[in-house]
Amino acid sequence: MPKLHDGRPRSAALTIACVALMFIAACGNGGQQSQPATPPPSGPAAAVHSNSYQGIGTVKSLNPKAPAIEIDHGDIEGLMPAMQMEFPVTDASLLNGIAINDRIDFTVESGAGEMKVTAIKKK
Ligand SMILES: [Cu+2]
Repeated sequence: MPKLHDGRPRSAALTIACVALMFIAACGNGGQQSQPATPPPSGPAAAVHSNSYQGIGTVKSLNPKAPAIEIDHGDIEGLMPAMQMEFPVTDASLLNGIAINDRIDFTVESGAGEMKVTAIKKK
């Protein structure tokens, strides 16, 4: 059921604006290009900035021990074309309630040379 046009448009809009601002604030600080030239530290701690992408796909396998999930996913705009692949997940609990062949919406965070699924929602 679409939620955009029913219920509480005012508070929903405020919530979305708030979340968007938080994302911009969180993301913007790391990625500012107009900052004075502070030499970035090298090593794994350097690339704290990460980008978040939304994907849709079908679950192909679950590996709670890794933890990881294999997804046959569609195009993830700005990240990769459609393919079947395994993603590490931030926490095995994300796999709770998810079964093979489920259609899912998922969030991928990409940064510091690695990708991780940070959220999974069954469709
Ligand atoms: Cu992929």
